[in-house]
Amino acid sequence: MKILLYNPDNGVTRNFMPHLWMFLLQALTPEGHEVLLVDGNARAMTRAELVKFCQDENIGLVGIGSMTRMIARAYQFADALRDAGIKVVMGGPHVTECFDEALGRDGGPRHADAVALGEADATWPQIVIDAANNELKEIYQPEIDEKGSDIKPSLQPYPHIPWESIDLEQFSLIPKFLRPLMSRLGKGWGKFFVVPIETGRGCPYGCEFCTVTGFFGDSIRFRTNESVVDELLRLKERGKRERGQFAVFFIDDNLAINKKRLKSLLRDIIAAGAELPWVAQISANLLADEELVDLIAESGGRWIFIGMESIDPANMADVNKSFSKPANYRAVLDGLARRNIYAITSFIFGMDNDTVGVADRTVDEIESWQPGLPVFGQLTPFPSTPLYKRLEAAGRLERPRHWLDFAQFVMAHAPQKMSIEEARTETIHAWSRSYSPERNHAALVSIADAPVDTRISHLFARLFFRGIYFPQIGSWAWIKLLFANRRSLLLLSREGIRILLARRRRPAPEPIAPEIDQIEYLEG
Ligand code: B12
Ligand code: SF4
Repeated sequence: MKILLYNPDNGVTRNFMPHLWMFLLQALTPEGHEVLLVDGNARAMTRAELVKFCQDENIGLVGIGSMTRMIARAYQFADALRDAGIKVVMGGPHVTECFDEALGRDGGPRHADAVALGEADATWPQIVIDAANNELKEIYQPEIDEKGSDIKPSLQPYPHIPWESIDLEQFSLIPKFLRPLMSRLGKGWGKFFVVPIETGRGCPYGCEFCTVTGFFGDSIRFRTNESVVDELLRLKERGKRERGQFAVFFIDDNLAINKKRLKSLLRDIIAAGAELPWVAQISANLLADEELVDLIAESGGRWIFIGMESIDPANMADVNKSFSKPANYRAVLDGLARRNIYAITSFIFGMDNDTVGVADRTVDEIESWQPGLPVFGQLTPFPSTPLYKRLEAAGRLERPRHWLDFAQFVMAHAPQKMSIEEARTETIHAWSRSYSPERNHAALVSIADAPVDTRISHLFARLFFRGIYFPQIGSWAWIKLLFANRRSLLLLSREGIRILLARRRRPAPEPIAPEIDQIEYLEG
């Protein structure tokens, strides 16, 4: 049987990285079946195009995964496929919590032939076998232990994801029209991929708005260091072979949740020469450890995603995240910046103590720190989270099934001290102010002493990152963006040329200064 694993886009923005679940389930598929992958974020298709693709490819089963945010689109694609007689199984965090909705048992239309609840590592092979035998059941669920909880995959052993050979073309981050130009920069800059790798699952912190503790559990499971190192080595080898650039996103919810284990993993990565540039999520409270931050830098850590949420401790207490202290954020960012590591700082507006002006207050504070990539979301009650239950019990949910009419930056409940419209305006203002060409330029200037490759990566990360949340699809959007940021681009280009000329004038080949060494990829 031919299987398609499909991840819908949200129709507005695009992720910068493919979803791990597809590669994982592909690796767990029993022999004798062929699995194709399409990520709508990278390869946008209309419903009709997806149906035609499946018919042309003779696909017997489509697996669709989706976060809550894209579920309405996921259902539309599933409906179109089922109308064409193609079987659909859905999985992921949303349908796990709302399986009645996906199966049409809540009085609404049915969207899926089957659903996979929770982690599907153990159930996927059976789903494939049943589908091939035309015996698909409605619900697949992990086995239950004596306490009635799902038996979670141990991650030891971990499936072999063949990063060394998977076709990643659709996931290249360099927009097509820029590839010829970027290739000229040398060392494979015509291709740039961010690859998702997990080293563990689970988080014990239980922040009120988060689905992770409920979905993956509060006890953490880790892969062995060897299996992670092996995956990195295979990627690194591919990068060399294909002259492409690979970076890794360690998608663990909190990579440093067990600091001792992380230090041992990072030491093993360094010892094996498996360093690649990497990004990971780590909470601020775990980043005060100098030894850990040194190891992060040495092993290739470039960007750390920190869920800062709010600069107001009262808000942090409201959402059960008091372990993360806004008063410490500056020192944490300074510690990272001393090693040329910068942070993706994530904030949530629309908390109950927020008032009008929260965007400017927050951005003023952010701009007084080391520059990073701030992202701004809104407090969203995802199904089955403690937040959802609290707001529901208090009768505060204005759109209890907000996901069925997804509207960007429109909250499902009114915060106590602001209206929904005010929260929307605040959020958009924070984004616009933080990624204006002027702010991009000021951020670059503020790290003028950092190596030029750090600054190039900073600027490009700023240009890419806003595209996760704001429309930035297609050549025209990119051309406009590059033109608007020409001052920053010129600044870096001038510097690159100056360094290159200086280097050519020098007779000796040995490294002259750190930044000259690091810019070598510009030479091709
Ligand atoms: C990496 C990540 C991202 C990446 C992008 C996703 C990507 N390309 O991987 C980035 C950083 C961009 C991101 C952004 C956002 N994210 Co995010 N993200 C994650 C994270 C940390 C890891 C995802 C992952 O790969 N997990 C590991 C894999 C193995 O788990 P999995 O995807 O759940 O898959 C397993 C099962 O669910 C199941 N399964 C999944 N799909 C399917 C499909 C089929 C057919 C089957 C059979 C089984 C199946 O099988 C898999 C193996 O067991 C998760 C948290 C987490 N730990 O999962 C949050 C998470 C998915 N994100 C979340 C959210 C809310 C967001 C944002 C909306 C944040 C915001 N406020 O703006 C944005 C959305 C942006 C956008 N435009 O899409 C929520 C989603 C909650 C929900 N109910 O939808 C999560 C769960 C985190 C949380 N705090 O609750 N995210
Ligand atoms: S927000 Fe982060 S730290 Fe809090 S429960 Fe979710 S994964 Fe854990």
